[in-house]
Amino acid sequence: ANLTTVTRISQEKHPRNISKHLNYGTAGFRSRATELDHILYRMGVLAALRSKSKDGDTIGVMITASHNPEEDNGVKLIDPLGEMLESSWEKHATCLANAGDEEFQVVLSEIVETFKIDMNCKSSVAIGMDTRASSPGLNTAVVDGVKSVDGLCFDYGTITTPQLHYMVRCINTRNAYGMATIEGYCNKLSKALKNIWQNQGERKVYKPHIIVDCANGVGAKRLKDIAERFDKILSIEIRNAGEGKLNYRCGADYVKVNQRGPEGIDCIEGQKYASFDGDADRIVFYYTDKDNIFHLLDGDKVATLIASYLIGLIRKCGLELNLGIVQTAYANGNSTAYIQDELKVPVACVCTGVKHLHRKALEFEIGVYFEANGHGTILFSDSALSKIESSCSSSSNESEKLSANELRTFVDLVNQTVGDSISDMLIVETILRDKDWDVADWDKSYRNLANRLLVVKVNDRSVFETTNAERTVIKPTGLQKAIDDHVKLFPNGRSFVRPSGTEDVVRIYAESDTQENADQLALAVAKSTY
Ligand code: 16G
Ligand code: ZN
Repeated sequence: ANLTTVTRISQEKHPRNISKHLNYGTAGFRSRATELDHILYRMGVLAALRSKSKDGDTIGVMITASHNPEEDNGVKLIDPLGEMLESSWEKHATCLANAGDEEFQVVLSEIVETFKIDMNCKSSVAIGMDTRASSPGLNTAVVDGVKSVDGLCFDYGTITTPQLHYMVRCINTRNAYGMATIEGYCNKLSKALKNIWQNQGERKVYKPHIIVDCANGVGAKRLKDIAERFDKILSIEIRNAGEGKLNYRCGADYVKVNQRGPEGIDCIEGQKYASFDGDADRIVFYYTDKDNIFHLLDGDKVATLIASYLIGLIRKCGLELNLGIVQTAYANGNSTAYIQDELKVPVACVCTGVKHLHRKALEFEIGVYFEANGHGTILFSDSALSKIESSCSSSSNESEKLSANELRTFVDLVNQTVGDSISDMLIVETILRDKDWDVADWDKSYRNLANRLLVVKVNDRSVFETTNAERTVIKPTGLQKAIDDHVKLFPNGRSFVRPSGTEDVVRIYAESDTQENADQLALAVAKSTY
């Protein structure tokens, strides 16, 4: 097929209607939904080309703007094993997205040329979308793009981001990772959970009940699919299931940033709550204590809970496995101290953005990574899996064998492709049950330092440059010195400034012993930025 003729006709249906430059950033493309039609069309074409460049492996296209407002939308490409798009392709995505209509063919040919893509190779693209009103229209644009280069579409309709990552991996591994359907996803996770729970016996403190704020997003529908399977053993109460506005005063981002529960949900004492974000790849937990104080259990608390469970289990199996935790600069200082001093596990700090955490986590035999905002998962290397497997089959010690079996089953509870609210929630419930903990017991593992996040709007965020995994600012000169001087004045003080990867703002993080001090430090540092 000739590239020019096949794409021209449908390209005319998706003209470029904006002049502003969009960047394939940490979260793919994001903008007002009205500005995205041509971008989605072009990403459909690009996904099909990427598929051809991978000998016809399926590539994913997810239509979502995650926790951003209903009026926005976005798109992200997913690579064959369910990973994020290889970073060397990001610049081509950006180039293709910003080309004028008349340059489009040229840029396309350059990509074909650069990667020596055989246009006669078959291609297939799996498409998913969140619940935004604009998503179905953008879905059509992607389909047009894929078809314009004779690609095949698997349209999954409304599906969570992590579910689409899972599907792509299943398809390309010929179902070795699970069946590439919602049914297959639910089967895999629910079977693993039931299996582990069966062997845990009775519990006294743990309460098998959770109230979940789904941010009025796609997580509600998809959580319902699986919640039905836990009928008697775990009660999952779904709120913000779509009756209200998407991400509006609810959801994981709102709860994390404001450190309070979603509007309209009364946090009753003794009750356990969780919030998903709009595309269900983040989760945070919370509860209110008897003094009516709100407690947030964020990604740091989830990571440490998971690590402590896995270390215990690995020890019971009699295995030697190198487990590590990956965090970002936003991780609470006391979580890092707890990991080092109590758990005695190696901890790495990397730049913000899932791809950085994911890549670092691959360096461990078992890598647990979480952003404080609630995005994260666990990666099991081949060497870990084979050690676990051999312990299951050849251990002469019965109790070691049991533990190895639990660990093997636990792996199936994890969506290793990317952070997944549903999977992460089931993981947390499973571990709390294992430890026979209430949410307050979990919270007690360590106490967070008080912290504050601030945003400063800037015209040009590129004047800010950081190093040391965003913990040190090198430009503008003098700013780091100013930060250091402020930090010295506060007990347990720590603060950093980083340019956002998604908006024209710089973000300021500060922590200290009390909320007042954290607020003051954040404010002082913010003032130093302008
Ligand atoms: C994106 C990232 C998220 C990160 C956030 C930071 C992915 C899939 N998402 O949403 O991990 O926390 O950006 O945004 O990588 P910021 O750069 O504006 O602070
Ligand atoms: Zn999200």
